Amino acid sequence: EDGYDLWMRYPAAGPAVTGIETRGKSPTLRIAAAELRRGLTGMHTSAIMLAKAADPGVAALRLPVASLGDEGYLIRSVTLRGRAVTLVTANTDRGVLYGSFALLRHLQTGGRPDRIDLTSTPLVKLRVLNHWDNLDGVVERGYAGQSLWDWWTLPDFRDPRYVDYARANASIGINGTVLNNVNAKADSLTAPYIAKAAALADVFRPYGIKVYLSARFSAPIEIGGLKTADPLDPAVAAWWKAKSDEIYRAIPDFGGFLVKANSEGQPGPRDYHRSHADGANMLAAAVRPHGGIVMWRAFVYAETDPEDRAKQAYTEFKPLDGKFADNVIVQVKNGAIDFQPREPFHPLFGAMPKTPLMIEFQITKEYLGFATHLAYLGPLFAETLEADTMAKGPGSTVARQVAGIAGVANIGRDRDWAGSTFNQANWFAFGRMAWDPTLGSDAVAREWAAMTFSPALVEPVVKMMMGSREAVVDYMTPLGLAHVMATGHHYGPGPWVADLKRPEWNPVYYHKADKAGIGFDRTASGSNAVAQYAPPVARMLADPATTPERDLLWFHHVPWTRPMASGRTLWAELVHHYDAGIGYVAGMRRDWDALRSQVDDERWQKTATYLAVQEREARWWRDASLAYWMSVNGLTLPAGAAAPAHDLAWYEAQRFPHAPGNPQ
Ligand code: BDP
Repeated sequence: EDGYDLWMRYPAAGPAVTGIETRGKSPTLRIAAAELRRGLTGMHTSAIMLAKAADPGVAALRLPVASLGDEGYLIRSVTLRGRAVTLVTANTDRGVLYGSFALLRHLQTGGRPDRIDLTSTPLVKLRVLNHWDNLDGVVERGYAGQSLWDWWTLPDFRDPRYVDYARANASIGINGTVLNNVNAKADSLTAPYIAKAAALADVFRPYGIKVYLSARFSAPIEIGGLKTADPLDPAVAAWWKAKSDEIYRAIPDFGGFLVKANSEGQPGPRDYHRSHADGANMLAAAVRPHGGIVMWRAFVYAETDPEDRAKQAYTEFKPLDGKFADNVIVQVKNGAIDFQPREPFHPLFGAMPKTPLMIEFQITKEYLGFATHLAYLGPLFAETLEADTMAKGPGSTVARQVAGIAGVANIGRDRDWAGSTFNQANWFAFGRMAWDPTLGSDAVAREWAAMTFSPALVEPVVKMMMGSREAVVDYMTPLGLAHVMATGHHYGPGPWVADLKRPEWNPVYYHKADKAGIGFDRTASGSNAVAQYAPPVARMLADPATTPERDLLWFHHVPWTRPMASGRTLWAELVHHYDAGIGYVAGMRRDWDALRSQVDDERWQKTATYLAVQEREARWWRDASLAYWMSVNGLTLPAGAAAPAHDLAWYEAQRFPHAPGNPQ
């Protein structure tokens, strides 16, 4: 019980399924039938029919299949050719595969085996994982071991894990994977690496998963022998076109490129005084004949405008609306800074009506305690996806403004894939909520808990999960604080850091705490970032009184003495949140202890150990933060609050030179 099986833990005992019949032949249908055979021995008794909607027998049933598109599925208990069967149907093999996994999920979560009537179609078309995996096996911001891709032994050796990876992704509807880090090496576009990527694509293809590559913009210089990577230079465009042709010869259904350009030292079109649209469109033209796309990231912040980093992506991209080729999709992080425990939604959502956008979440927990802290990210995903941009009036949720969803993977070569059992829930939730952002994080947690443990453990496990991300917000970045983590690795507190080269790398830049108050003024009296939101949202955020308290210090610089909704002062409220965060973790430990006899030993032990680490580190966060705030505001702690365990100098002296996931 090392967690390898993820949520695909099919109970082994019970009556066998009487028969699984497949109409038609394809690798994908074979996989669907095999998965059902593997899973259903313990759960189902009647016959199952896997057939595409075009099958004459299925067509005769006149089921509502038109609206299923090419990925949706329909599962129904029907009488087919005189026999009672559970029919899994769809317009494509892929749809049948998704339906087969949905049937398994239905039964794993305690759904009844008869009178089934399930239908679902993904709301978002593009659902991709972004692996930040380097060619040497190191995963940037990875906390689950080395890269799953053994680039060295590919393409010859196809590790069976690649198949299990594909199964896991197909089971939650992920249909694309970007294999290499956005901080890309040009080498990944050389012939040997294209062959390696092609081997992975061969494994993933029948699971409905397309392979994409991160492209280094300066590759024409580095591996093409050109003098420039200027996107308007015909030789550069020709190089990318030839390179794309070469890739498509090896991977006929290659998805396309993901590009991080002119961001954090990466090359890009701005190096040649061209716009992001110029760069993206040149690449888009290269993949267009093959049906490929370019995912162009909006994660940019330049040294030249340190006034407010949160404004920069909008400032640079909003004027380009309408200028991108139609096979470009702009990839925007969920918030305007960088994957913090909480960020208000990015103002670009809803602001580029003529440009398809995709939202990027970080599944790996760079800023939420690495692999060791239990933080279920479903509520974070939901909070952003359900946020109302008001771009087209009420109900213009972020989910409705996006054509794709990307998640920075938390997957590595650890036996449990994600570094902990509960981190698997974040991979699962990402896929499920990408498929259907309206599912609700609670419902998704329930599915995961039933499938990962057992239906009996759903209540206590979901109770632990649902408040866990808020607890991290409480002990790290309460009330809208952000980016107060230590330098580089982002492990642990560092709100005092003020000596880094660029102003916006320093935590003091983000919290702006002084004797009188704390918070970043993003209203008209400050950076006026609020004006980047649609007018009704901007108006709400311009006033501290109408700004949700959870985002207060993100948008406003307010006095320590400001009265809060609870009746406490801001200072007392901050202390209260830090303590609530620790209290929640202590509660999770108690809840988990009570489940000891109901969980297998290996998974129970590791989680228990990690929860102990989390409680210790939550206290560290609180104590270090309070010691620092007190050094700034000169206030004493509210009555009853415990003093920090050490003095500020002790916290400032902590060093973690070998923390994982840190790019060198
Ligand atoms: C930041 C990470 C950095 C990534 C960057 C990105 O600290 O390692 O390269 O995002 O998204 O969160 O490109």
